[in-house]
Amino acid sequence: MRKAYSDFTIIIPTLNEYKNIQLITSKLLRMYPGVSIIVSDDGSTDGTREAVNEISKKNRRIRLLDREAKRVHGLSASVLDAVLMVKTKYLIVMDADMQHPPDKVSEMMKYLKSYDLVVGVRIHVKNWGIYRKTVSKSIAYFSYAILTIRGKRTCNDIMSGFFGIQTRFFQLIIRKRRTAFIGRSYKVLLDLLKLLDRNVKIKEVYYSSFNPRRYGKSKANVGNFIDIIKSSFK
Ligand SMILES: Nc1nc2c(ncn2[C@@H]2O[C@H](COP(=O)(O)OP(=O)(O)OP(=O)(O)O)[C@@H](O)[C@H]2O)c(=O)[nH]1
Ligand SMILES: [Mg+2]
Repeated sequence: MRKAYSDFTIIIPTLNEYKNIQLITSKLLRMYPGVSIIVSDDGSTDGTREAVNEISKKNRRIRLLDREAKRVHGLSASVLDAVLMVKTKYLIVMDADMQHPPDKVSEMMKYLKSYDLVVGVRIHVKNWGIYRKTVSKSIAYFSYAILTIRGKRTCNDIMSGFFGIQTRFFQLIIRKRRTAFIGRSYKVLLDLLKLLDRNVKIKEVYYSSFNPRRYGKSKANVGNFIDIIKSSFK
């Protein structure tokens, strides 16, 4: 019998997420039986890769994409490489650190059947310091404005790392326009939005529980913010 969620793959980019990855994969596999998971790792040194390999021995639907030896590292590149491996009809990208609520995945799955792109939109961000909040919000508004002026598609969280999309649609975009994605960049969605036609159907899924990361350290840095500004103009 086909399992309920076998049309979906969840891509999780990771860099040193040992504790988080065990928690999130066990939750997702329990909540969505039959779902496939690809963990796209850029050479973690804290045991993340070994943990995923262990889990995959027990559950063949979870796979590790080990990108340690790749020339281009980075969040975007690791997501794009994983997308090209996906065999299911739909895919969802989410972070490892539990900031994207696993229970919202079901809503995304539902909407993916009638929309081309579904974006998780944060409506409250708890516990960010004033610096992070100000910088993130200013850059988000700025990028949104630039994209709008340029006549590009936008949504209410253009820097979201939580989105779902029809697999063949995304694979086609990557094959034709890979260079339009900033290699090292942090925000795949922003680069993707710039490539979408007006007729692409976008749905937003709102969530209020964007908490601080569960375990481990943030990898966000000033270079990522500069990439976002560059990407808005590119
Ligand atoms: N493969 C890969 N994954 C990365 C890289 N940098 C970050 N990640 C992963 O991408 C996701 C988002 O990174 P975070 O550090 O949580 O960034 P953030 O959510 O903006 O920052 P915080 O709010 O502080 O957590 C996490 O699952 C990271 O492990 C990278 O260079 N390569
Ligand atoms: Mg995070």
